[in-house]
Amino acid sequence: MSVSGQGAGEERVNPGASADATAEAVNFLRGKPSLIILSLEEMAAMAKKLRRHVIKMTGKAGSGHPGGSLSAAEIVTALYFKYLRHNPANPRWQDRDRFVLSKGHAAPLLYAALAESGYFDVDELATLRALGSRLQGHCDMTTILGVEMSSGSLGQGLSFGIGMALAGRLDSRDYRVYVLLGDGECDEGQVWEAAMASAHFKLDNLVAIVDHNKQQIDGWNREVMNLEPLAEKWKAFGWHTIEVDGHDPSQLITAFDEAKQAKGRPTAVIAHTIKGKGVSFMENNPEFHGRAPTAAEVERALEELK
Ligand SMILES: Cc1ncc(C[n+]2csc(CCOP(=O)(O)OP(=O)(O)O)c2C)c(N)n1
Ligand SMILES: [Mg+2]
Repeated sequence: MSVSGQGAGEERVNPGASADATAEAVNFLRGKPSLIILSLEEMAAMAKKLRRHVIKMTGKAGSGHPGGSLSAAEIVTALYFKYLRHNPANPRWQDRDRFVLSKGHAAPLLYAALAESGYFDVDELATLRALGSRLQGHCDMTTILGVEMSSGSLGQGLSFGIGMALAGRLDSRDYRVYVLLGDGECDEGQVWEAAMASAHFKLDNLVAIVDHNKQQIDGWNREVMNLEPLAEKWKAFGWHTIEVDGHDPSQLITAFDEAKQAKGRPTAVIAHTIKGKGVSFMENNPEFHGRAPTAAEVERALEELK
C-alpha cells in the first residue's frame, strides 16, 4: 500500500489483506490529526481514559491481561501523547520514533493508545480477542498500522530495538527507539544479552523502560526470582540509568529528556509502578495479571476510574 505524505513508501501493511481492506485503512488515516500533544494535566486524564478502555476491552473479551496494562498507562501516555515523534496519518514515516512493546501481553493498553492517537477507530477496541479481529491478545505488526513489533514471547523486544537503533545510525536518521519491558520479563537471559550489546554498540538513540511493578505471572518478583538491585544491574551493564515514579508523567518526560543528553550509551528508565494501578481491587493483586474482570467488576472498576 502507499500512504501519502512525508516518508511514505510503497510498503504493504499486510501483504495478505485485500485491496479493499487496504484502501479502507488508508482512507481512514487520511484527514486524521497528525499528532496530539497533551499537557501534564491532560496526560493524567488520558491515562485514566486508557485504563477505562483496558477494563472495558478485557471485560468484554472475557480474557486478557489487565494488571500489566494498567501499570504502564502513564508510561504509554507520556510517550504517545507527548514525547514520541510520530504521525498517525503516516504510520510508516521513516523518521518516526519507534515504540516497541516488548511486554506484549499489555496489548490492550497499546491498542487503546493507538486508537486514541488516531491510528484506528476507537470503536474497534471492542473487538479485542474476537475471532477475525485485528486486535488479538498480542499485537500483530502485519495487521495494525502503528504496531512496530509482533510481541508476546517475552525477552525479545530489546534485541529488536537494537536492530532499529543500529539501522537508524546506519541510515543517518535521528529517530529514537523506546522499548517497554516488564520487570518479570527481565528474568529472560536474552534481555541481558541485549543490554550488553546495546552498551557495546554505544546506542544512545535507545531507551529501555522497565515497568517495575514488582510482580509477574506467579506473584511477587522477590518470591519468584529476585531482581534487585535492578537499577544497579542496568548500570553495571553500561547503561545510563534513571529511576522514576512511573505514574508521574512529568518525571517520565524529564527522564526521556535526560536520556537525549546521555551521549555514547543507552538509557534505562526504571519506572516504579503498581500492578493494576487505578482500580483498588486489582492493585498489587496477581490474580489480575491474566484474568479479565467480570461484568460486576467492570462496573466497579469504571466507577473508580470516573
Ligand atoms: C517467553 C515467554 N515465557 C512466558 C510467557 C508467559 N507470560 C506472559 S506474561 C508473564 C509475566 C510477565 O511479567 P512482567 O514482565 O513483570 O509483566 P507485567 O508485570 O508488567 O504484567 C509470563 C511469564 C511469555 N509470554 N513469554
Ligand atoms: Mg511485572
